[in-house]
Amino acid sequence: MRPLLWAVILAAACGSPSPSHDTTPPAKAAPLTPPAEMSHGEAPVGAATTKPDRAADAPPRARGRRHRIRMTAVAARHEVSPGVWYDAWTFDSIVPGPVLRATVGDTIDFTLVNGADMPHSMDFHAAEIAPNRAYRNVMPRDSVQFTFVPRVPGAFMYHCGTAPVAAHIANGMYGALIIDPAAPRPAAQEYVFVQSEYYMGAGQGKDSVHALDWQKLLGASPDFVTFNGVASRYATHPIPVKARTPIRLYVVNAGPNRFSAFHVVGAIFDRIYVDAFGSPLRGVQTYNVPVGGGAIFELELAEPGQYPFVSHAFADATKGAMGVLQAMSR
Ligand SMILES: [Cu+2]
Repeated sequence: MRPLLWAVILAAACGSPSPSHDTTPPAKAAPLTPPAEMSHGEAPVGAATTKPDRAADAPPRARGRRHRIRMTAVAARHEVSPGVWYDAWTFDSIVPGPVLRATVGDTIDFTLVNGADMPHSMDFHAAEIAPNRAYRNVMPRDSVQFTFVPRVPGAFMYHCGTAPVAAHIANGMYGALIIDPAAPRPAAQEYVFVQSEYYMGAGQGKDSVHALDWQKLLGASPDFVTFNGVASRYATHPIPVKARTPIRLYVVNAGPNRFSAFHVVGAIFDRIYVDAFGSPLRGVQTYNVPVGGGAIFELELAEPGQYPFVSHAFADATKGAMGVLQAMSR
């Protein structure tokens, strides 16, 4: 064969990547230039004077003994990180769904209306009820109604239970239900954090909106891990709190895959209540909130300053499971 023909064949072979050629660039090195002055600066930290588009404040303790709650399952576009949009499946058009609150012994009269074009359902972890009756799939334009009386206090997850459940959760169908004990807990600055993950497929359309990548989900390798649905939102908008004053954090981990090693940098939890009866854990640095679980963290911050809260599984903090409590003097 003539040398020129060989050169043409070789050039063609090199120019057309075959499946055996890995054309992805090698992983980038970890960025090792920290932002000045900030401990655990996994994300840019803004000023506590700017409000986030969704506050983490817990709703007040419920009044009345019967609560009629109605939610609509509906698709909505959700901004996970500035400029990064996701085609979410939601309760009431927001991710997470609304924070609910009731007291042990109250009656919750719940209705789910399906405004989407596929079956959805609702599973309250605070309820003790037959799933095949209450948590059944609701077809488009149909609804389901059931009542329950929560018996156990805690920070509970609710979510869509339609198969594949991992997809319905990863797409945004979850939220928190706080159940208070009959005797009110002591006054505190109260916030709710729901941790969850996003598995982004390639962006589609002119706005490059992402949808679920099922293989990433099965591999438990999320692109974003968030508190209250947006990566690092409470770092960009730190939560102003008072130093040396009780703080109570209701933390629910919606997953669908990653444990939350919940930790506040610069603090030790005075008390942690898992959804159970009995005494709290006392004097704890970090506590695992399992997927599908919740815990109530009580603490005080020793002095004014910026206190990051993270999942101490730091790949997840780097992916957005990070915020800041900005402690002011009392
Ligand atoms: Cu669903």
